[in-house]
Amino acid sequence: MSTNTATHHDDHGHPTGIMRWVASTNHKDIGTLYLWFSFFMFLFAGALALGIRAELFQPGLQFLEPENFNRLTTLHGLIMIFGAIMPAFVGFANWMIPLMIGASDLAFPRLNNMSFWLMIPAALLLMTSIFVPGGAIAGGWTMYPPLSVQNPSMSVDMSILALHILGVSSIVGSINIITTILNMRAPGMTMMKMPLFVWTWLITAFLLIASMPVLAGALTMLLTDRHFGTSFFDAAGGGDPVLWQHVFWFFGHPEVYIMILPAFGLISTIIPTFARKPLFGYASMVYATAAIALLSFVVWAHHMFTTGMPVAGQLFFMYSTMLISIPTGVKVFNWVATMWRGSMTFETPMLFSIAVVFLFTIGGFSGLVCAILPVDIQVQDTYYVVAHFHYVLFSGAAMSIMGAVYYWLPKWTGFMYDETLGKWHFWVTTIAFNVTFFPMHFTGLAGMPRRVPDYALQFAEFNMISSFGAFALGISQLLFLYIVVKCIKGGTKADAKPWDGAEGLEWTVPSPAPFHTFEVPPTVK
Ligand code: CU1
Repeated sequence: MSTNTATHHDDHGHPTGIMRWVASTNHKDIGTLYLWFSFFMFLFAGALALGIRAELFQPGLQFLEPENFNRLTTLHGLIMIFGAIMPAFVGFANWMIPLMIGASDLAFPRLNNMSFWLMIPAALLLMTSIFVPGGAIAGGWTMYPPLSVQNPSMSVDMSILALHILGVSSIVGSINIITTILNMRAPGMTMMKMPLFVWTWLITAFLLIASMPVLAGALTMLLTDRHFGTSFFDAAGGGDPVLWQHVFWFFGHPEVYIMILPAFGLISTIIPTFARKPLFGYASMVYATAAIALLSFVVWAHHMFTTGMPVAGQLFFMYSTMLISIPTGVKVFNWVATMWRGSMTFETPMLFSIAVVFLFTIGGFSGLVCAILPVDIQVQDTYYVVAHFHYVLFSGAAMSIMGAVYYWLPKWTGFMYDETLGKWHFWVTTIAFNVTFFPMHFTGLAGMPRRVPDYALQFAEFNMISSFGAFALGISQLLFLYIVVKCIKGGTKADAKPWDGAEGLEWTVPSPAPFHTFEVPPTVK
């Protein structure tokens, strides 16, 4: 490519060099930016988690002041959610949605550029907030008052501004994705023929548009409480700290599904490929996704069972939460049915996807346990909850992201990744993840509270196991980085259909009856 360095444009008027990325309006380049950004945030927030696990390796205070320990938990949560998981899904949306529906790009390419670059100042605000006097909020990512109202540190305002900016980025990105999906599908691509990843993102984008403004409202009320004399959340002025919890979780629970529905879409794409069968129950997958999204708006107070709600309210939120397990169960059933009697192979993306089905289901079940009112009153704010949401968010969201990266790396780079190393990455990640988080079910049920840097002696063994697992988990992600970089640099050329030709077998296309289906019993060889 000949370049005109004076204007940083090539012969076609496309920006080159650094400007290719800064001024990009190309969905693939912006998708790549999103994915790299997400990966570095993942490593950063993961490093914070290792600080937490190092402190918890033994009882007693090792090297972190209690306040600083809790600052780590706050930033670990905020950065993993808003910096790592959500941007990764937007990265996949950028790369794959136009390709999947036959569009040339997203509907608003410049808006797409803005969505990405808004995240950089927001990430810098979050990451540097720990260094300003007073440090980040020491109350967790949920920023509950009274702590968040009374903490005079500028870092709280930095976090509020960062989340406002990230909200704008998400809303703008969602508008872009919805517009693209509704208007730019190739002829013949009806809604019910769209790949399931597209469906899950369409529904996720609506969730984002509905829930992000609620977070913005809550944050603005917090800001005016802090600086402009209002008392929404300040009991001293007649406000109510619990109001924050209502408004925050009205955003926060749909946010949970924002982080898991695209993951469902990813593994619904990967499993049929390696089972060599169309996705089982496509229409029920679409309806289940929509049902989960709708229900996600009527369950928020299951985070607040111990705030003194009327029993009628507690029961409503308990039962509505339990209802979500029905559409979720439909999905798990469909994934298993897709694999049933398939001609399965177990390349790295498939390994990750199967692990997601199994481990996410554990997280789903422990979620059901937490939804049971009398149980939740016992396990509220214990490590049981920490175990639960890491099974959902790490082995659900993060591992589906890893699987999808392996799945599409050949398409993105033109080269095959190192399958042996990929499998190593999978096994170390999966084992280390379970070593880290499974014991937390036990420490939680035994009563160990979260967000406390010290603990009673009886929790020592399980905490030591968790810390060993966490460091193995952290180090194994450097292997992931190495595999991805190695693949980008070259290697075996990838076919147009890298998965043994199987990728052509997409459930959007009427395909010849596969060897194994429910309709055609397998012939005995
Ligand atoms: Cu929730």
